[in-house]
Amino acid sequence: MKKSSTLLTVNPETLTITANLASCDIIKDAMSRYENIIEMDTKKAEVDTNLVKMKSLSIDIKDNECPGYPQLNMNESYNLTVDESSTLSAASVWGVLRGLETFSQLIYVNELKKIQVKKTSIEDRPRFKHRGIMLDTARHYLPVWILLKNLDAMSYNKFNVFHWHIVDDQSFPYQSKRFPDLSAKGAYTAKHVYTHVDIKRIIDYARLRGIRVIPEFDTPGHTASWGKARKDLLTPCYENGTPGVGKYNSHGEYEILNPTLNRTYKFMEDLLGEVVEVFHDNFVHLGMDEAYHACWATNPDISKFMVQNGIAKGDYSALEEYYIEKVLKIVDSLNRSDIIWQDPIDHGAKVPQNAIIQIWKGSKNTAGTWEEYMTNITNQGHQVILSSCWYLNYISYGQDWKKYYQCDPLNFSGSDNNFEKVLGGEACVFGEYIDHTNLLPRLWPRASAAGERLWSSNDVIQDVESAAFRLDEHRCRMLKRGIPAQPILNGYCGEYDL
Ligand code: CP6
Repeated sequence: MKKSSTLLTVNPETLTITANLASCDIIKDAMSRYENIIEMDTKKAEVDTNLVKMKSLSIDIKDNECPGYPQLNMNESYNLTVDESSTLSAASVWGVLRGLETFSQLIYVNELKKIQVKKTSIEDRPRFKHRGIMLDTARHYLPVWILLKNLDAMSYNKFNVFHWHIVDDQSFPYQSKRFPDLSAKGAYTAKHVYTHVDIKRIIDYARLRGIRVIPEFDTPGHTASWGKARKDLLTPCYENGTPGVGKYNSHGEYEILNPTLNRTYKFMEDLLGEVVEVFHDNFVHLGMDEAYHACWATNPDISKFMVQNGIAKGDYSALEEYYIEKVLKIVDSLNRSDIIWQDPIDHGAKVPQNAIIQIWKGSKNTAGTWEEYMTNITNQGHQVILSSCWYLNYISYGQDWKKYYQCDPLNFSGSDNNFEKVLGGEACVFGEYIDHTNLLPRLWPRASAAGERLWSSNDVIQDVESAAFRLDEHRCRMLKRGIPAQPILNGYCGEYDL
């Protein structure tokens, strides 16, 4: 970035934004969205009549194509020059979206409530291509409006993946057309569901902001809610020779799919077949975390199956591997790629090389540190996404965003061979203590710290103290834009309406 000391002013009402691809809905929508955003950011401020006006922004997109859905390899780079006539050029529409966000952030209101912007030129591109937020809509249902609002907040922070942990033990809000009983019986109520129409609305809204929506259907563990409609898919845990009575964990006796049954795979094929018609990303997240071996171990039919299939007695990781191989083959046959949590690798299960591994352990009491997991799993040839340092559902007093800011996904021991496998990271919000009342303040601006780490070059920003002031300003910006972001410093944000 080259920032000059030459000041300009802006009149948000007369600023004209034009583009060579304005016929593309993504561009058209972004132009009017950012006109509104700039008005929100400068509300109650005035044009600085002592200064020359920036009159226009002209957008030039090299690619003459209006793309469908954003994908892992989209090009998000852009060049921006701010002057009397500003220009934003980018290879693709995705870069324009990031450039418009930057453009809007360069315009500010000074202490005298005058609107100003500095002559600036910027060449920008993301450091990591996967910059995600994971939300859990199963521990608590999150209404559609808050998911949309969160997508707005994500776009203000240049995040590009909404990882949707849509179902879990506690509820099954995904309304399947093929298997309507799953949500009819597994959702909290008939209203606590996501219909195909809801999902399409969310995906389309995300697309306009350059955000991918990756659904997670977490199996074979974490499936207690599936059993409300389909107990026949779950493994009965045994106690003293009796099936389905043991209280093995907090979810009761049924929580893990039965990997020995053909109907399990038939069902997964049908369910995932529907899922890929609704969700358009090239990736599906299959979970595979916390498979509950202790339950499988009590079940005599599972033991019998293992003997018949040449799986060593007691080798439940091999049984897990059997399950993973079959499910990932299904995903493959549906022309999608997979992301899974790291657990099977920790258990020593063989996982196809092309599966992306999401690392979540290593900041609590686990066998290794996240740095060790990064080294080991990239050594095994997998691409990885880091989440261990960004569990935003954990809270503590004070400025915990600093530790999120200081976590660098490449700060582990390895060579370029390892580092090039790091696709990025995701801030996760598991929903045990989160619903629509506290989601947004919990996430923002703490997730912004991870957002900057994942976007910006690591030599541009090092210092948490200077970051604090930018983050505080950004928090105020989010408030002006209607995101209830929590404070990080003492002070006030100036005048705004929420
Ligand atoms: N739910 C699911 C969770 C967690 C995972 N999967 C989880 C547990 C403990 C921590 C972080 C996450 N609540 N389905 C593991 C990915 Cl510390």
